[in-house]
Amino acid sequence: MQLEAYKISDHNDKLQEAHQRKLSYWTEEVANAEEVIKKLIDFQIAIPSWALGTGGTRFGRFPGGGEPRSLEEKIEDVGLLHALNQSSGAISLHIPWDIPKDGEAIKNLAASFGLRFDAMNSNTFQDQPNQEHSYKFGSLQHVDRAVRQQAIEHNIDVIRHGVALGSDSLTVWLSDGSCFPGQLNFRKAFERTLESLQEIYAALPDNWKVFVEYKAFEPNFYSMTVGDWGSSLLFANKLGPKAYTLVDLGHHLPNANIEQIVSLLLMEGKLGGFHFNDSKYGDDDLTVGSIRPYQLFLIFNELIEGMDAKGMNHATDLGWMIDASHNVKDPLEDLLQSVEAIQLAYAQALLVDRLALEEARNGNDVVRAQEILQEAYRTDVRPLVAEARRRAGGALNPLTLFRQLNIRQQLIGERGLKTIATGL
Ligand SMILES: [Mn+2]
Repeated sequence: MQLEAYKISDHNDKLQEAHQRKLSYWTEEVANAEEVIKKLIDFQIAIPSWALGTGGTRFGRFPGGGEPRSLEEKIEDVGLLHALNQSSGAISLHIPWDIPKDGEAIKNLAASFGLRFDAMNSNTFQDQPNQEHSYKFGSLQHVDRAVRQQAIEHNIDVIRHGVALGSDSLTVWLSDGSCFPGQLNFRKAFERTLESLQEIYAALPDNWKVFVEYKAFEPNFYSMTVGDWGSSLLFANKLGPKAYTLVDLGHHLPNANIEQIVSLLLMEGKLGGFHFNDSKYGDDDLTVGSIRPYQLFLIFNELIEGMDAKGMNHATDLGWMIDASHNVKDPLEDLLQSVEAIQLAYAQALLVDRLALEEARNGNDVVRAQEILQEAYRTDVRPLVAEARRRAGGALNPLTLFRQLNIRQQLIGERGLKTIATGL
């Protein structure tokens, strides 16, 4: 389904007066409000194709109805999100869950919704039907050359699909590792993985990047071959200038200081992209900002500081993606919440008085430094985010409008109650 523009303008007209009142207050209070609004308009967050169906846990899955049945319908869903918030202008595909049969047609369909293709994701953590070799004991690290070769070829195939769609990056997340002490020679596993990644790297087009995503544990529980930012950075440095580390917020050990990791990776010029989600314990893949919004703000604070120090463009120089999946929420509502949480944290971080913060640090004024950060964090930037959406042609309140228009009911009407999206 397509969302007609008049439905958005009707919605905005009804809310305009109350919105304007709040906006006027905050544009007076916040010195750089206009700059923040402009930056928010440019800031786009990629939606992963696997987040559009109801996610499951290893204990079960409860599909919600009206889920997209094909890649075309997934693109339609991201198009709906983008029409509502004008901030979801990209889609990140997962191969082989979403193999485009006709790349040109899929690219044109996405363009008709104002979408482009962000990073492509390969998958060597599952066996596919008719696959010759199993990944049970790893893929790029495998002791058997033939298994490694199969995984390398899959990644090169994913690059090929990406080229046809106009994407310019590949994300490699490996479940490779070991479950028990003694199972794996860590050094040899690293070296085999590096050799495999080098072959994939050699197949990258000139303008492409490869993101090496790390994860502390699961599905392997004794060691992960790309288990932390240190090992990811080792791979990225050894591979070359087109290789970067990708940070997924849920892929750390509990209470890791992710903002410090971000700062150092930016310093090294090796932070490539981000997967947003939130968690209480491990890789919970909960809605962004639902558990630890202050941490998200602190991460954005370091992102802005580090990117500005290198003269990077906030909107285009890093890959911004959501990587979350849900069991109990409507996936589209969840994604609207996640995008909004990212925008709020970004806007708040843009408010930090960096000169004053540096001064407080140089004077060892710890109290003042904390006050400066929390002053920004406690500012209600919702009217600024809403204004950015309105100016870009989106809805002042996307979630309310999604419900008022009964979009899920319409999707169920079109697609049926018992549809299941491809994915986990
Ligand atoms: Mn991820």
